[in-house]
Amino acid sequence: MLLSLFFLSIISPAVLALNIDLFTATAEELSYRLEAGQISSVRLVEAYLAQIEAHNRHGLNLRAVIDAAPRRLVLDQAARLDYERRVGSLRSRLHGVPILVKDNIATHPSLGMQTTAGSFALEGSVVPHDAGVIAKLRQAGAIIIGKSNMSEWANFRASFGKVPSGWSARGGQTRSAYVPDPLSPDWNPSGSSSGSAVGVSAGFSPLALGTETDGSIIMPASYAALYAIKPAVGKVPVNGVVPVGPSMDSVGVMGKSAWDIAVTLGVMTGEEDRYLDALYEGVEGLRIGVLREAGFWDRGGLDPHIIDESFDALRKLGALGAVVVDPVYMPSAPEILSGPGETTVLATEFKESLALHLSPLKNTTIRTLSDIIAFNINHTPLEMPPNHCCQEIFLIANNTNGTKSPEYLAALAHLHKLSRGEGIESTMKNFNVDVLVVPADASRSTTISAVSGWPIATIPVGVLNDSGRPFGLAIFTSGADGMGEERLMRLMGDWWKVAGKRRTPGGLRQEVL
Ligand SMILES: *[C@@H]1O[C@H](CO)[C@@H](O)[C@H](O)[C@H]1NC(C)=O
Ligand SMILES: *[C@@H]1O[C@H](CO)[C@@H](O)[C@H](O)[C@H]1NC(C)=O
Ligand SMILES: *[C@@H]1O[C@H](CO)[C@@H](O)[C@H](O)[C@H]1NC(C)=O
Ligand SMILES: *[C@@H]1O[C@H](CO)[C@@H](O)[C@H](O)[C@H]1NC(C)=O
Ligand SMILES: CC(=O)N[C@H]1CO[C@H](CO)[C@@H](O)[C@@H]1O
Repeated sequence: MLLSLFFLSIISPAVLALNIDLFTATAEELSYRLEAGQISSVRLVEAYLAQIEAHNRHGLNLRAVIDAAPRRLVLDQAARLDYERRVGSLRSRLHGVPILVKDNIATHPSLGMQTTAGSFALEGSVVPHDAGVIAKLRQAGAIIIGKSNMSEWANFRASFGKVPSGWSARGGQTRSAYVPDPLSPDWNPSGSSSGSAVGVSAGFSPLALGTETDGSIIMPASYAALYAIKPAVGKVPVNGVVPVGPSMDSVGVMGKSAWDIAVTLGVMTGEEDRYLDALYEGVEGLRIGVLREAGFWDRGGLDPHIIDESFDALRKLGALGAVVVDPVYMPSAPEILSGPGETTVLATEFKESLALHLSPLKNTTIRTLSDIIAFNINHTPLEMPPNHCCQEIFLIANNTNGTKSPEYLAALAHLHKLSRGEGIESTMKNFNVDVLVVPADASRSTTISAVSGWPIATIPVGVLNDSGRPFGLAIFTSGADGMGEERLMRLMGDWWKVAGKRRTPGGLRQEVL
């Protein structure tokens, strides 16, 4: 207590009037301003908490945050980090920078926030320690200012479409900051890392962590005009993350610049500088394949504006020295996209890995998927209200026979063969390209990458004419050489230079600072 009073008392009052635009401020800008002494982390945390307070449950009622960090606790952390900075002890480039974290990533109980994947079934449960990525971020001095709302259970409870993306029983319906009109056909923020994406776009935080199995970072980030990456499976730790399928699950980051993505990814992998080097290398000489499979670029299926703006973006990258190869094909794609393999793999992995995740939790009786199924039945009005029904994927998963079963092993091997050797790698080799691009909006744009377990990123490209909802390009590549993230960062870094100003949400008022 004395300690925290001491830390609080050393905040410089000179920063109070400083003007920072929460809708555009990047972690890069904030870290330079912190370093220059123009602002304190305490002041930053106050500003972001004020923005959350104004528009999460009030104002536009975005419901992007499911648990805000307790004010006193998080201000104490900020004050401590400000103190460390003043005495010359800098932890990383993210020292004192606020970040939102998806509600399925464990944060130590001492931070005063829960970890529930959006479900009342996990309310009150107590995680034993920080998730691996959280430990790394805290060590680097990032400040976790809230847990972000999400599609409950990462949208793995019911068939796609039965529960709107961004809805969780505990957190309610996350709304897009760009399309606040609930009657617009484009109102949905996409998911499942909905609150992370909406939160960053609405000025709740400069950065957010999401998780992705198939599309859960790339889709909501592209709907919020953000840069984002899902690193290859295994690149960053996933311990402490409520799983869907470990052969496809990864933790990634969303932000407003390529630098922000490179640094946060570096911190999460324990090599802070690694991805900055790729960023500065740039896109010159990078060969970009336009993957014309499975209707990804068909004008019929997509708003033509998306196609036009995407090609415009590719032309701009070409002018910087990238080589755009159009078309490229992947004959195995249709089978990947239409077969039952992905569901078999995820359903089987989910049941087992979920039980492992639940086993060390305290203050809960929920230990298995079966317990959650029973909880949902016993709490139907809360967990499965009208228009948010069903848990048939849970039931399918509960009937799987484990990751040693022949049907699982065959499905996983077949998917890896189709998506890796005969898929991404063979297309890259046959067409001599380094990365593949598709519009994120194209149906199942993330699935080939997802089942391969390899990295994928998105860059903001434009907004739909009528609704103003943003859209982006999805870029993916091989992870076989361990350098896929570098290739994606090269493209992202140069796009940031030529993209022009990111669109910010129009209808939002900015609070204080
Ligand atoms: C245990 O769970 C109950 C409700 O399920 C909650 O009220 C209580 O605060 C929890 N205890 C801790 C230590 O989190
Ligand atoms: C789930 O599967 C287990 C066997 O692993 C079984 O005991 C249980 O009854 C099933 N639960 C439901 C709700 O079907
Ligand atoms: C699990 O094994 C049983 C018995 O061998 C089989 O009938 C069932 O189809 C298997 N489940 C799946 C999901 O393949
Ligand atoms: C959308 O707007 C752009 C300019 O912002 C314009 O060039 C394009 O023709 C419009 N497309 C449609 C389908 O309205
Ligand atoms: C139910 C719930 O998650 N409520 C939280 C939503 O966000 C606000 C911050 O605006 C928190 O204070 C609530 O506890």
